Amino acid sequence: MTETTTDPEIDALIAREAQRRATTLQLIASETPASPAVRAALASDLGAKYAEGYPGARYHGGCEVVDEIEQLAVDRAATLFGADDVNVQPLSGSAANLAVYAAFAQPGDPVLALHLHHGGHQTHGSRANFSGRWFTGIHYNVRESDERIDYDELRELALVHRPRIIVAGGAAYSRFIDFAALRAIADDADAILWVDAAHLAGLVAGGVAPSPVPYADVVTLATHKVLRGPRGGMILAREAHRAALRKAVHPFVQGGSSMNSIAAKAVCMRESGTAEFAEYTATTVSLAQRLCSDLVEGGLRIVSGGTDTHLAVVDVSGIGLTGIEAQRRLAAAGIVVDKAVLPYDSEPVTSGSAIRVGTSSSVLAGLGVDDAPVIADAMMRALREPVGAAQHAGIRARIADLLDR
Ligand code: DSN
Repeated sequence: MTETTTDPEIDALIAREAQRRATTLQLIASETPASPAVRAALASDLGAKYAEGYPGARYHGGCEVVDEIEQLAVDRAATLFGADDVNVQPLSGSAANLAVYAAFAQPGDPVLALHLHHGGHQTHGSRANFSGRWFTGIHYNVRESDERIDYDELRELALVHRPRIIVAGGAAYSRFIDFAALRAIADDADAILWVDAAHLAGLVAGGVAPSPVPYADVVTLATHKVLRGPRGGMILAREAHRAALRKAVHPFVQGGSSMNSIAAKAVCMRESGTAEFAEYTATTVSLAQRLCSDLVEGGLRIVSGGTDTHLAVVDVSGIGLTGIEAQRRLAAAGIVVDKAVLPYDSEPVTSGSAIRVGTSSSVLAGLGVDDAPVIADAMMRALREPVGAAQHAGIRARIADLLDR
């Protein structure tokens, strides 16, 4: 068979996407470009190898090399995060989360998690997801006054509902979480403490956020949000939960994992322990914090008054916009963000009153804390003009210039 080396249509689209990324500012909190070494592992022939099971106990032949690769990924992750047990097979963060339910809960069991609109995640008991359909999602909130987790309410809900699992973490909560307080609540309620560190894991690896590992029974993470690995998931756990989680990932949730992705995760774990990675995470957080203060100076409000992490939820209702309209205006000016909802938002989820911004991609594109005023100014000017306004072209050119430098 003749091997094809190009696909003109797809190649052209890949080139267009590269051009889009290079000329617009990526402020999507869950996207971070992977390093060339991670991408090389992803593109390798390992993608063709089937290796159901675990190193040393596979359902396929010829696994001697991939066994070493998987063990290396596990060992590196265990060292990086100080975890007893690591499972590198989950195909995504959501698949890792499904495995946690499979390991610790039965259908119908109550699970207590941060409300989706207050910064949680759809796999934390939302009705639109398996987690809310097959389990009983009970939700704690942030306080209306300061938009931070209400640990008193959390404790009360835990003691009343006796959830099988208490979940911490999410996709849009920008403040550090008091893992010690959660451990105490989980112990009192006799619940499993699961921390979904999909966003946080990179900051933990970089040493700029507290680690949930000493407190949680189980921690799930995505390897591609602030971490710069492949799209995928991972589970860190206490030794006592090793067997249950292994069975939950394979064969309960998945068949064979992607060995190319596991190799890329190994690369990512090595990179994430370097001083350079620590510096990248520190700059990412400082840029997010500086961007928040500059946006406040520009007239916007930040949920909870700021951020401890790489992401922030920015309230745009004060300037008369919905989240979706803000997303569109910024996109017209070459600034890419996600619409978001505020805790206690009166707008429907489809529009929201906020945007979520994250700074990891910008730092990797070469921007630093000193660029925050320029970014904030560009955002404020873009937000004031309707889509189609001539001013957006000027802002877009300025953003492209900034990235070019
Ligand atoms: N899509 C992810 C995010 O943007 O945070 C959540 O799964």
